[in-house]
Amino acid sequence: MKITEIAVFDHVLPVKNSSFRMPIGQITEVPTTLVRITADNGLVGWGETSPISPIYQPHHAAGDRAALSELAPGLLGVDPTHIVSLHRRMHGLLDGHHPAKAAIDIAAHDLTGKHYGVPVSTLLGGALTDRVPSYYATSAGETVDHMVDKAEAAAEEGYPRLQLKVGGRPIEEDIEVIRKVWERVGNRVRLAVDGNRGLTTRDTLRLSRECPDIPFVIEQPCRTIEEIASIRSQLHHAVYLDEATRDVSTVLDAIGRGICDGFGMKVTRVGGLHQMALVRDICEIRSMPHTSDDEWGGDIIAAACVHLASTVQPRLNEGAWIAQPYLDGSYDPDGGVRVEGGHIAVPQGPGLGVHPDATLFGEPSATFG
Ligand code: 0XW
Ligand code: MG
Repeated sequence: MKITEIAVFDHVLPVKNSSFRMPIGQITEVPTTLVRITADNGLVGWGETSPISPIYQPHHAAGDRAALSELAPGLLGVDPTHIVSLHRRMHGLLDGHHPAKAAIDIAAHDLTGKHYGVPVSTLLGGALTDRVPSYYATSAGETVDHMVDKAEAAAEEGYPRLQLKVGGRPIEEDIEVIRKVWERVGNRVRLAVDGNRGLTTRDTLRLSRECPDIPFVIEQPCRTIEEIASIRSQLHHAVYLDEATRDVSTVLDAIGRGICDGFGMKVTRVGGLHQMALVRDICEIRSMPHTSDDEWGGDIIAAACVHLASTVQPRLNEGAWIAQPYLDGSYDPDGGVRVEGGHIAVPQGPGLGVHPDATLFGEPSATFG
């Protein structure tokens, strides 16, 4: 099979009720970039990459699209089923730019699954379940009582894990939210407290010291691995890295240095499903729980995360977060990938198992081949 065309679509995902806030600010809409790869046998594969904000991680929509324009011409004629060769080819065309490469990778997995008539989860080693756990992430900056009510509602809905956003306000309020959520939901759910790099080491230490009785995980509290490493031995709580792990090498290094106990992972940050499966296997060797998320995105990214999550060893599976609860509509007329009861059904059928209605995206912003 050979790639004969790569089409790039620019799209915008409005956030329902502008209802997602992180320490970096209020998220009201998110640009996403979709990639459609067509092969010489007529099969089509879809990929996607979607930066939640230009200041969340070092990539943004225009940069992703420019990177895809740099990559696409050099990928025509390549066999998309040869995933390792495809990544080597991309690295020979452009250094870095993992989110853009991930969109190609996801489309290649979709195509390969369709070619062999198997779901992407099979290409990734085989699904262990047809329904993966998700987790509920509170929105930063909400009132204490509102966050606590939302957390309790999520536990009632069936989410097995809650992620409480902290940072961007007095640490006393964050500590109050954590304590009230613990009092309300207790051991019914697993708790993570996510700073999204927004906390100082001082406030991270205070958060941990003032809640020694609450078994939450602290996720990426400070901006850098070095800051977290400097206080790691003084914390009462397990530490997960997220935004700082920008590639597989950093994951390896963090585990080797004993800096963390697990990860909040994003498929497109590390370069795609091929690299994320490697992270999964490294985490399994060292018993490191991890999530299978992405920053934002529609059904294509969601399907990629859920297929990967279905292959994770259950004891290490911290779930797949998808943006669907914050979005109106779906790319797929049949409904797409959805959270129900705090869990997500793995899309069935060859490839990603989602069938985007391309008319939603308008005309391609760029076509190669
Ligand atoms: C909750 N997420 C997976 C979605 C947003 O991109 C933030 C992220 C996280 O946990 O950091
Ligand atoms: Mg996180």
